[in-house]
Amino acid sequence: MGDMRLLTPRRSAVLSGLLATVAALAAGELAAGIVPGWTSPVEAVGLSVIDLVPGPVERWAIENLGSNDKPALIGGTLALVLILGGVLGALARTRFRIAAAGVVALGLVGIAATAFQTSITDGVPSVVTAVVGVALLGLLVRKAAAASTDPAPATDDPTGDQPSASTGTENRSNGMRAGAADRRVFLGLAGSVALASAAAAIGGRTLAGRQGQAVEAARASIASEIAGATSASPDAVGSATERALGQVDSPLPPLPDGVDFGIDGLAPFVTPEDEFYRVDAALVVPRVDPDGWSLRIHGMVDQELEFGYEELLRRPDLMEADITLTCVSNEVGGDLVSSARWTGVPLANLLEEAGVQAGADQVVGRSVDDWTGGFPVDVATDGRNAIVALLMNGQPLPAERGFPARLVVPGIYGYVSATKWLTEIELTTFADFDMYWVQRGWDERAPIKTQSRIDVPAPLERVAPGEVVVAGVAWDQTVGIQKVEIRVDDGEWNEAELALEANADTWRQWRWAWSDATPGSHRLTVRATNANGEVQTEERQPPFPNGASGWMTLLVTVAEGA
Ligand SMILES: Nc1nc2c(c(=O)[nH]1)N[C@H]1C(S)=C(S)[C@@H](COP(=O)(O)O)O[C@H]1N2
Ligand SMILES: [Mo]
Repeated sequence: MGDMRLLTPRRSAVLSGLLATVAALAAGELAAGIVPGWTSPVEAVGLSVIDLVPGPVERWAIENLGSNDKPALIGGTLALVLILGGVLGALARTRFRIAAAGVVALGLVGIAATAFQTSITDGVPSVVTAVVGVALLGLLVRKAAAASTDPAPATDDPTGDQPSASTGTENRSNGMRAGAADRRVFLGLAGSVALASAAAAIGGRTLAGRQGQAVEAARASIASEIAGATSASPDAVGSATERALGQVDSPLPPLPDGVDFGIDGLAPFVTPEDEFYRVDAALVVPRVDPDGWSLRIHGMVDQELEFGYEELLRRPDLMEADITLTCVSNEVGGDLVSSARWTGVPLANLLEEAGVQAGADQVVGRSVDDWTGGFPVDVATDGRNAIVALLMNGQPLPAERGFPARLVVPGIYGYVSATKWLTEIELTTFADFDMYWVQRGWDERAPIKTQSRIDVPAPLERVAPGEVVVAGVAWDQTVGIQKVEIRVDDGEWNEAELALEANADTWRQWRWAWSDATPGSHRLTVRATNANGEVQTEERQPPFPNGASGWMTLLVTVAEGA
């Protein structure tokens, strides 16, 4: 860094702008960490971007970036702000007031975004960001100007930068010494700002994490209550939740082995948590303390009801259900489909207690972050296992799954039904209310389509000739799967062996022994038939606006020595 030519006036001004921006954002994070509720400008802007981008763009991001869509969004927002910071730094050298106004404008964007997301009073961190930004920009740019007095003749400067007005020619004679001291001051200041920023950002994130830790502790104590009760009566039959809480009204026996062939590469019947697909519009996973949480049932009901977490967890009608969730964005052959055992309260019971008024035709679930999903009242009351779920696979819902409570409704896609971080159930009409994704053009009613998938072999896999195991899953929640068929190239359809059916709300594994695989490239195609005898449609549809359809096909290479 001894080379003074690296520190041209423009470069040091840009560096000043970048550092002031980093420090301003870090100060915002620190402020956001101090008072729960105060919102970091980065988070507020990111959330607003999610809300403001057109539906198709949001859908593209969800489908193509998968669970990376949030880091990508935050990274993109930060990169954009840093570029602006550098530009404002360069501008500040000659037009400080305009640059300062630019920083203030960025702060205002943060405040506006916060007001848009929560309330303007949570925008204090954006104010802190703007104030720190302007102050540091002023300080750094001044020191930078002093430091970058170029002692060499201007013609030596390949960038053609001119020293700023404050560094007159009379400085040139002793510029060497004065410049070196000023450079040390500037670089020392820059280093300190960088260090302080890192400390503020880390401190802010750690403080903000406190809320998450309190919630994790609450979750862990429920989990250990379950574990304690389970080990107290290890011989008890029935499910973990029944043993734990002792009051599940309709506990399920453990799943029979026969539901899972245990084939390598085939999706296990119960999806491990880290493989369970995740789709939500939440930028930061909401951390909801079950203590202050409640579920309110209101709208077109005879009697508004409100339940606390413990109240729901201790209800005598707690039930269990194995249900496979599916996302409407799942492409043919995609993996936005996963299965779990859910424990919770039958939604129909809660609605009956509240008394659904005549005319109400939509049940809307609303989350702590205002996301909404809605489905027909008939779906909630037709006898299917629609539940307000508290546990997933015998454990309190993980934070990403909607702790403390979520809705799980078999047979309809997640975007209309599976509200995570549930806090309200509102009875209304389809005419009066459009849920989150309906506002973005997706269909109002979204029954899951009959689908089947080949998991083994993988697309383009090389397999040895002779007998090849072909296996996968098929689903048509609430109806069930009665037959799965495989075709090699344009040959006959071959009926696959089906695993045991857990119930009609879950996917079903299948396998088929391809006994005479001959060398060469072959196309495998799968199709399922549901329990009503309806064959999965061959007609290709993209996910938008109501779920993909069509048969999954893949190519495999059969070759000696594969
Ligand atoms: N609060 C909230 N709940 C939500 C969503 C969301 O964005 N916010 N996404 C829904 C969608 S589109 C799907 S497919 C399921 C996915 O649930 P999972 O992430 O547990 O797999 O959650 C649903 N519940
Ligand atoms: Mo979804």
